[in-house]
Amino acid sequence: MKRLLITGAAGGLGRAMRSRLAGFAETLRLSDIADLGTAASHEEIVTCDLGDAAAVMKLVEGCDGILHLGGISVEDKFSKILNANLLGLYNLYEAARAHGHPRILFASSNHVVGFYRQDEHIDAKAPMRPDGLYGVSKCFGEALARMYFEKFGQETALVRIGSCFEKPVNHRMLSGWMSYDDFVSLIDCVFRAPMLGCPVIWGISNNDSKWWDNSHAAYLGWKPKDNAEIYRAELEATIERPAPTSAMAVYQGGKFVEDPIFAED
Ligand code: NAI
Ligand code: 15L
Repeated sequence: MKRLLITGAAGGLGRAMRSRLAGFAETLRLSDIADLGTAASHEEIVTCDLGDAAAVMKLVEGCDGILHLGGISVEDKFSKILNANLLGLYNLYEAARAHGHPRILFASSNHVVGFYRQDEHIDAKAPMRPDGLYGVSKCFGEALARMYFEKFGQETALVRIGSCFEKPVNHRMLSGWMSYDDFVSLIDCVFRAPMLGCPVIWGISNNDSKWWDNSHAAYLGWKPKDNAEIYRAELEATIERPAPTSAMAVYQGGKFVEDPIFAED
C-alpha cells in the first residue's frame, strides 16, 4: 500500500498503531484534531476535524486505505457525538466515494451490543442492542458503511472492538480484550484480503472466555494469538471481583449501560 490514512492517530489506539504500522504502507498519513507531534520521514501529519467536510475531502485524497479510529470513544454529549461520529462518518464516506473507494477499517465497538448479558453468546447476526448514544453512533456508522457497500461497492471491515489496551484491567475484559498485536494482525488481514466485503468482525483476542463468534469471518484468515486468561491471576490478586448483580458483571457493555444522557451546556 502506498498511503494509509489513520484517523484518531493521537488517541490511545492511534498512538499504539502509529509505531506498529510503520512499514505497513510507504506513507502513513496521520490525522486528528489533537496534537500529533513531529512527522517521521514515512509520515504526513494533517490536523482535521472530522466534522469539516471540505477538510475531510482533502484528507482522504491520495489514500489507498483508511484505518478509521477518530471520533468520540465513550459516552458523551450528543452534540459532540453528532459532529465526530455521525457527521464525521458521512464526511469520510463521501470523501472515499470521491477518491476511488479506498478500503476502510471502521473502529466500531462492543457497545452496539452492550445490553446483551454476559451469559449470552452471540454472532454477527444478533440484533443490535446499543447501550448509549455512543453505541448508537457506532450502529449508525455500521449502517452507513453497509449502505455505501450495497450502493457503491465500498468495502469496510466493521470491527466491533471489545477492549483494546495493553492488557485487561478488569474482569469484564477477560472476555472482550484484544491485544495490540492481534489488532495489527487483523489490520493486516483486512487490507490484504483479495475480497473483503463489509463484514462485522468481533475485535477480540483468542480469549478462553468469550461472548462473540467470529466464525463467519474465517475467510479473512485472521488468527488472533493472545489470550486474556494469562492475566487472570494478576487481576484476581489486585482487583476486587465485581458484585454478581452489578452492570460490570451482568452486561457485555459493562458500566456503559448505566451512563445517563449527558446534558448539553
Ligand atoms: P481515543 O479517544 O483515545 O482516541 C480517539 C481520537 O479521536 C482522539 O485522539 C481524538 O482527539 C480524536 N477525535 C475526536 N473527535 C474528533 C473530531 N471531531 N475530529 C477528528 N478527530 C477527533 O479512543 P481510542 O481508545 O484510541 O479508540 C479509537 C477508536 O476505536 C474510537 O473510534 C473508539 O470508539 C474505538 N474503540 C476503541 C476501543 C478500545 O478499547 N480502545 C473499544 C471499542 C471501540
Ligand atoms: C469502547 O468502545 C471505548 O472506546 C473504550 O474506551 C473502552 O471503554 C471499551 O469500549 C470497553 O468497552 O472496554
